[in-house]
Amino acid sequence: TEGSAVPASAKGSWSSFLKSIASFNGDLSSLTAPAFILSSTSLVEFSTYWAEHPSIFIAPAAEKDPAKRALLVLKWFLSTLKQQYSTRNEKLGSEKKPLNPFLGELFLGRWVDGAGETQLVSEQVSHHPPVTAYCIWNSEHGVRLQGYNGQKASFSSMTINVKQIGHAILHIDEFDEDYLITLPPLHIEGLYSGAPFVELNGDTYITSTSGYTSRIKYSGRGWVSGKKNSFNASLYHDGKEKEPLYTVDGQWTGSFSIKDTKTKATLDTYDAAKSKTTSLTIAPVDEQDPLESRRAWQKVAAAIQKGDMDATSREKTVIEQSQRELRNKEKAEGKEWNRRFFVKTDSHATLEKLAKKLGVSVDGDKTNGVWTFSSEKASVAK
Ligand code: CLR
Repeated sequence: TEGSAVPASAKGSWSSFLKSIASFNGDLSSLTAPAFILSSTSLVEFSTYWAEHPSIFIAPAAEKDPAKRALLVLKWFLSTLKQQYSTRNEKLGSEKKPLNPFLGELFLGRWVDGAGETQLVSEQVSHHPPVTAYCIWNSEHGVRLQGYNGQKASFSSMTINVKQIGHAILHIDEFDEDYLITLPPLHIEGLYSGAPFVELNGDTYITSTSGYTSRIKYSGRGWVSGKKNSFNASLYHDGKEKEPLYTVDGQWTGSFSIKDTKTKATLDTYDAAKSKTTSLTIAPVDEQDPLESRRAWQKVAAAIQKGDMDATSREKTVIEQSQRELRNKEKAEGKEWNRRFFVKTDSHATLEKLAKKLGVSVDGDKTNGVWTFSSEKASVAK
C-alpha cells in the first residue's frame, strides 16, 4: 500500500496480524505480532513514565494554598502524558508491541537530580488478566504515587480501542492529602499502514481529599482545535464545575498554558517538547535480581533487536515454560505467588471516598484485586 511502513517481507504476516486482531478477545497480550512491530521493552517498565520530571512531581508538596496545589498536581499529570503515550513513537518510529510481563516481574530504579532521590518499584501483580502495580516516592519531599492498571481492548474499523482499568493515587504527606487519578481511554491508529500510534480520547479526573477536582478532556486531530494530542482541562471546587478556578489548554506533546479564570491572566506555560527528563538509574543487568525485567528478558530482547524470530520465540518459550511449571507447583502445594511489594486489599477507605465523588466504581474484579503498596514488604525486600 501507498506510504506503508510494513517491510516488504512482512506484508503477509502484517495482514494476518490485522485479521487476528479483528477477532480477538480483548486481551492484548494474547496477540502474536510480526517481528518488525515487537519492542524489546516489557510493559512493567511503563510505570517509569509517571515521574521522568521529578521536580514537577514533587512541586505540589511546597505549595501551601490547596487550590494552587491541586493545580500543580494537574500540571504534573499533564507533563507525564508525552512520556506515557508518545515516546515509543518518537524513539522507535511507531508504537510497538511491548513484552508481556510474567507474574512477579520487577522493574526497580531511582532518579537522582535536583529533587533529591525519587524511587520506583514496579511489579507485575497478575498475569491473567495482566496487571502492573507501581509505587513512586520521594521521601525528602513526602510525595508518593501508587497505582495499578490493566487494559481491555476491542477492535473496530482498523482501530484498537483500549480502556484502561485501574487508577493512581498521589499522596502528599505535609497536608495529608490524597488525589485519585483516573486513566484515559486510548485508541491505536495507523494500523493499516503498519505505523501504529496512540491517541487519547474521553475524559479523566483528578479529585482530591482537599475538595478540588480537575477534569481533562482529550481530543485528537480534526477536533475542536484541529491539532493532534489536544486537551482542555479545568480545575474547580467540588460541586462548582461550571465555575472553574483555572483552565489549561493546549497539546500534551507540545505546549499548553494555564490560566486564571477570574483575572484571565496566563499563570504558566509549559512546553512538553522542550522539557528535559531525568533518566532513571537502574542496576547493571548482572547485579539485578533474576526477576528484574531487563535481566529476565535479556536473551529475548537481544533476539528481537537482531530481528531473529526463531531465537525470539525459543527464548520466550523458555520463560513461558518455567512460568507454567511455577504455577503448577503452586497449584499442587495450594499456594499463591507471593508478590514482593504489593498486597491485595478488599477496600480502601480513601480510595472509595474519592471514587464515590467521581461516581466511578473501584471493584477489583477486572484487575484480580485492588493492589496496595506494602511498606512492610518493601522493607523486607531491601
Ligand atoms: C500502559 C500503562 C501506561 C500507559 C500506556 C501507554 C501505551 C499503551 C500501554 C499503557 C498498554 C499497552 C498498549 C500501549 C500502546 C500499545 C500497546 C495499549 C496503557 C498495545 C499492547 C500494542 C498493540 C500492538 C500494536 C502496536 C499493533 O501508563
